[in-house]
Amino acid sequence: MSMVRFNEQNEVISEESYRAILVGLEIGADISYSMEELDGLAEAAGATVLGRMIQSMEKPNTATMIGKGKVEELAQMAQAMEADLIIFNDELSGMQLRNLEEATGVRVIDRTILILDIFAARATSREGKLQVELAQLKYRLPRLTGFGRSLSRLGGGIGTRGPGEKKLETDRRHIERRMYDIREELRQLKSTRGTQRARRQKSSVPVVALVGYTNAGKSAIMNRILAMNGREEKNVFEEDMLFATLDVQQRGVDLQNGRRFVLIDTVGFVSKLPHSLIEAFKATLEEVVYADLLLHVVDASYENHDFHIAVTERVMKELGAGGKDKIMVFNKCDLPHEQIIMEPGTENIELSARTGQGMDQLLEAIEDKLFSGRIRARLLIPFSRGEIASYLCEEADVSVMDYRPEGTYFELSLKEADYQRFREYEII
Ligand SMILES: Nc1nc2c(ncn2[C@@H]2O[C@H](COP(=O)(O)OP(=O)(O)OP(=O)(O)O)[C@@H](O)[C@H]2O)c(=O)[nH]1
Ligand SMILES: [Mg+2]
Repeated sequence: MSMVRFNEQNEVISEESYRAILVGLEIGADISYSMEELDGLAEAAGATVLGRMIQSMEKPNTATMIGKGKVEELAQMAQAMEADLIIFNDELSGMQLRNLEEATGVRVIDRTILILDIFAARATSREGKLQVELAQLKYRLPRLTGFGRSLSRLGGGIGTRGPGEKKLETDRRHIERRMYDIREELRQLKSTRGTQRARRQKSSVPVVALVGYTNAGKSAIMNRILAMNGREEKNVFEEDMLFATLDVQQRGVDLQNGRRFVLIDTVGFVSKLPHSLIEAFKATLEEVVYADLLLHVVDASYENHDFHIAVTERVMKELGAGGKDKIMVFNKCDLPHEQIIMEPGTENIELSARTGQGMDQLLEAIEDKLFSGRIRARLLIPFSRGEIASYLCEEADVSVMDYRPEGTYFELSLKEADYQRFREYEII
């Protein structure tokens, strides 16, 4: 899971170039999971973690985040271990960054820069790249006065590169200008996507979105469903690494009796996902907000998966998709795992994308949620009742729609109640 990086001369720097110490501040709640995750993030960005330091405090120190004594200890630790990077688990202000670098003599970055850096290296689509760069610039803008070596152009390294290995701007005016341009371009891309969505809504094909923590197996489940559909050639990227998927991917899936839905694969979450990044990704994640059903994928083999569930739920809420209909999908059940605590009042399914066990149940549950209690019918809606036609486009599952001289002809499946309401227009 190492990542190739380049220095100013475009020479490849090996993973060994970053020898990192992790620092966490514990205010009340246990941060061991979050530190473990920081370790994974550091590794994903190409750093080797030499040691960790945790301080329990009532509230963070304004000047240096951790206490004065701890800063000295950190400086000694960095020197003894010959570390060249210190990574804080919490977001640092510009002043804190500079003070800490001055005191330790080592580059200091935080979790946010780290995550943004991984995203920058992984983004492939135009939209993904723009969103990440926007998030990076948003992070930089309020920290310009405290500019430490972390954010400067000098030296390069984690946090100085935008998507596509391009150096990030350091000048306020340039940053503002660039942010404006990016927002404009994103707006245009968004309107194209809006049109695609409108087209899909018109055909009323329901949308199912895979959501969950990074590395839970969302893409693996999508690939398994595609394989069951004989569409392996449409496979998406799946890999044992943090943030394997950055761009929203969508694929059509056919069920029995001509029913169809669109399956969407999304970026995974981690705890303390930078707010600027969530903001930036809101546009692509809008697809999730408009989905008819969410599949919340959980890596059941991870012992603290409750923590992952809580983080995912929180981000979903923040995106405005908190109350959506969902199925809890406990994946990787081929691996040893503890007893799974099912969520009451929600459909829970245990499966393995690897072995295929439980996948049939998942498809049945999806079909049930999307189409249960629906009746198939053919309706001819007179043009004078345009509002009914639009309602059907929104609410029913339309498989055929045709403009005929007498009105709009539909072949669809609709809710029992709707069927009773519109029965007078049925043609047999
Ligand atoms: N043993 C086992 N491994 C699995 C299973 N499902 C997925 N994996 C592995 O878990 C790793 C992550 O799978 P992905 O599908 O890329 O995970 P993801 O949720 O899409 O991750 P991000 O795109 O990073 O958010 C890969 O190495 C998969 O092969 C499973 O059922 N059992
Ligand atoms: Mg994925």
